[in-house]
Amino acid sequence: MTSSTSLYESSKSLYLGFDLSTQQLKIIVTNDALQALNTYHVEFDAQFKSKYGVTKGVLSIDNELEQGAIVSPVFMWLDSIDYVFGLMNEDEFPFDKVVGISGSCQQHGSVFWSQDSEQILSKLGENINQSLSEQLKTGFTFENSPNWQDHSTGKELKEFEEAIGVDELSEISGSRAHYRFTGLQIRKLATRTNPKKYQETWRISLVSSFVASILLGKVVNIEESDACGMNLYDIPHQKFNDELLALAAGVHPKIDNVTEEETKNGIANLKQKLGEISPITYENEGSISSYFQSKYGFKDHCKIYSFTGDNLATIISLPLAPNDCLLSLGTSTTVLIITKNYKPSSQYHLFKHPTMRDEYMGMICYCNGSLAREKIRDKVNQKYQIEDEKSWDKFNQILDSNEKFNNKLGIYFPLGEIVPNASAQTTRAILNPSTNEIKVAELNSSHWNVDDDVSSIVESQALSCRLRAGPMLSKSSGNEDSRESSVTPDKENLAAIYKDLTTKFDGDLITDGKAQTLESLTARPNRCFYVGGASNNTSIIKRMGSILGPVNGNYKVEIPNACALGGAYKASWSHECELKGDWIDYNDYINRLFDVNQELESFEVHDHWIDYFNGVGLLAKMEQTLKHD
Ligand code: ADP
Ligand code: XUL
Repeated sequence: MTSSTSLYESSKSLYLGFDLSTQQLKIIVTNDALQALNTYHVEFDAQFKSKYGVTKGVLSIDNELEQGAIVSPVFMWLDSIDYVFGLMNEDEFPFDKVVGISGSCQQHGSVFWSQDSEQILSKLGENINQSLSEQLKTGFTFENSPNWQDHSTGKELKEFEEAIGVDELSEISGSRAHYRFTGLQIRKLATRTNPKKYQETWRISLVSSFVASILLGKVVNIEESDACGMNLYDIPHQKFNDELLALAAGVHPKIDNVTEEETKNGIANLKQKLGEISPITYENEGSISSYFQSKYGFKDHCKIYSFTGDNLATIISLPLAPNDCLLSLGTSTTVLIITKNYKPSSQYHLFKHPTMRDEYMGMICYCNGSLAREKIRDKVNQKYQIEDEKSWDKFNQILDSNEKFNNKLGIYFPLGEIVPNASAQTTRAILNPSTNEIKVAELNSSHWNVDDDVSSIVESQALSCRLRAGPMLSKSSGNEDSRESSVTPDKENLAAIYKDLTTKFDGDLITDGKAQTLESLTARPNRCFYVGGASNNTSIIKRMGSILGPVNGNYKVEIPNACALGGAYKASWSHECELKGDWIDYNDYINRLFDVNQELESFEVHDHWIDYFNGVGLLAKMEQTLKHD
């Protein structure tokens, strides 16, 4: 391998951003100017398949106790850290220049440390010829970590919902119960699959705090924003919720048939295992441990800053301000929203923002994104006998040819949907704007052909996002809205539109069990950023933008290595705050080096936000009629 040392010559200080995802570990190197200089990585399947038997980075377990369990080997992660640092060593990487490390890890997974681990961790530096995994052989009570794709906790999910209630749990922890969330995974181990090992566990980390702990040579506390993916953390009160801890530990008074004393002890015991939550901060957690200093040449000035979850790291890889939305249009659609409003819902997630104390990150995860659109593209290409069956040209031509809402809408869920929670189905409806009557329509009838599906799927997907984003988008966040006067009617007009809408659709519009308000229906995003495969389709993102109606523009972005970059930026921002001895506004920091309009591709849309109010009402009504499993 030829050395890349010249890459680093002109940088005085360097930062490392980790990305420990499902299938690989990547480390990105940045400098004070936020330039990404290089990346090093290892693919788990390519390097460790023979040792750990993983496929796409995970192991699937299907036995009577654990149907649908998916786990990642903890020792593989340790090997991957040694391996990637080894690659950097071979590359003559100047480890002595690194002053800060942070990173991004897959969310929800947990690591269970044994009683031995404290001592082993503190002595790693005495045995640098032995790998991390060799030294930590007895460091864990479970050698695997539950992965976010795990579906083995159906029983625990029901128990969490029964004990707390779906909406109540969302209010407390920012999310309803989910298979993958850490609290349910802990309960499964503690009550069903291995109570003995659970009892023997000394500490429990999330994947993010696990990696930070390895680098520090001591177990560190869980970082607050990633803690919001546990179904255990009480976000408004910023502490673990005792009743949720009781559930996770298997000592809930209603569900577990235990004495008061057992409940009390069980909660205290789990609290001790989890440790405190480390609040959002720029302060370092200590210097990199002697193992890494002696083995690779890091210096004591290399500080470790708390690691966070991958979605959280993604939002800090871009200069996202309050009310900005990031739409990731991959196989599925994920929408990330920066918000000051803690308005939980059972249909999305809220997390604390990892670098801005007063903000939250909303996350809406849709199952049916690109694949559902592809099905319609295929039908259109068939109808018009398009040779290249994967071409989007005809689909786009149809989409571009009817720009305004024509009162037709379909819901296309080839797969069961998470948001709204519904089984696989397709339904189409037409609104008569003069009588306000809604009629169900059939494909290939006199009222509807496959061309109608084209606009209809893009519109309904965007409108679904508009309905859910509304409650999170606050008008009082202080965004300077340079275009608002020209595109948004004044308050009285909006009130009239809202009144008209509720009259037309017979009262309140309900989304996910909650009534929409004037404020939620008329809130607009600040800016929308589009990433992922389908963001390459200008016709699709233009239509989405015209419906979502961001007041300060639409941007298509490509952020290769977003998660790792978010980690590296977190490290350099933290380092700069520490030098100053005070908070630096994260966006001021990023914007200093990141001119959005120069760096990102903005695109113009015809603003049809107002014209789509009928669509908002129609979709809300149609959602009320969806079938559930
Ligand atoms: P992943 O979610 O696996 O990371 P990508 O972000 O690469 O996937 O997105 C893949 C999806 O993007 C595909 O399902 C495809 O339908 C969609 N896609 C890619 N290019 C286009 C395009 N030009 N128009 C519409 N959709 C596209
Ligand atoms: C988020 C989630 C996934 C993982 C992927 O809730 O489960 O996005 O974080 O690593």
